[in-house]
Amino acid sequence: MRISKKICLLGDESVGKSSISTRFADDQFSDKYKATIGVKLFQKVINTNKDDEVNLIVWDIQGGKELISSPQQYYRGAHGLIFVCDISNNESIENINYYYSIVKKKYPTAKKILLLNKSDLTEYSSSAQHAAQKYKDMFDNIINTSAKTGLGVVEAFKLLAQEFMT
Ligand SMILES: Nc1nc2c(ncn2[C@@H]2O[C@H](COP(=O)(O)OP(=O)(O)O)[C@@H](O)[C@H]2O)c(=O)[nH]1
Ligand SMILES: [Mg+2]
Repeated sequence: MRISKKICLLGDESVGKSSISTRFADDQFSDKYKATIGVKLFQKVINTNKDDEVNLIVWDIQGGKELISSPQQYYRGAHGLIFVCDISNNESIENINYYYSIVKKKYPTAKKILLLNKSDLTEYSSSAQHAAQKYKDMFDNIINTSAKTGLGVVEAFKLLAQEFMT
């Protein structure tokens, strides 16, 4: 069986949403920052077991609070929400509360995971631990990722795909 699921990425500008999407879909990474304008779609099929696969359609949405003044047009119909923060940027960690608050009422049944991105910056690992502790009751999974090294990225999407099968 193959099912298709819409996944949306949420989080501040520069936390690594586009890099995570690119690492996931194309297994590539760039150090250059290129702001996302509007929305970009990525797609990849994940095998959850030998008979089942999930086609993940990833909506990489421009970050920043001001842009998503009308978020419903992007998030409508989302089956999974991937929240992303940058462990070297405390404000991006605090702002997870904000992104959670704008979607939690509208999408109570959507699977929600939190990515603690830029985990290759090991000097910030205590910030990552604090964030994991702070948000542990809000998410189905919290995962340390690095779009730069690839750590945790494919695993995160696989966990999400697996959640759709349960
Ligand atoms: N060290 C490190 N840098 C990253 C990582 N992910 C993204 N970046 C860098 O952070 C900047 C912003 O990334 P981008 O994906 O455009 O963020 P977005 O605005 O959330 O889409 C870029 O310069 C990336 O190269 C990561 O895991 N580790
Ligand atoms: Mg982007």
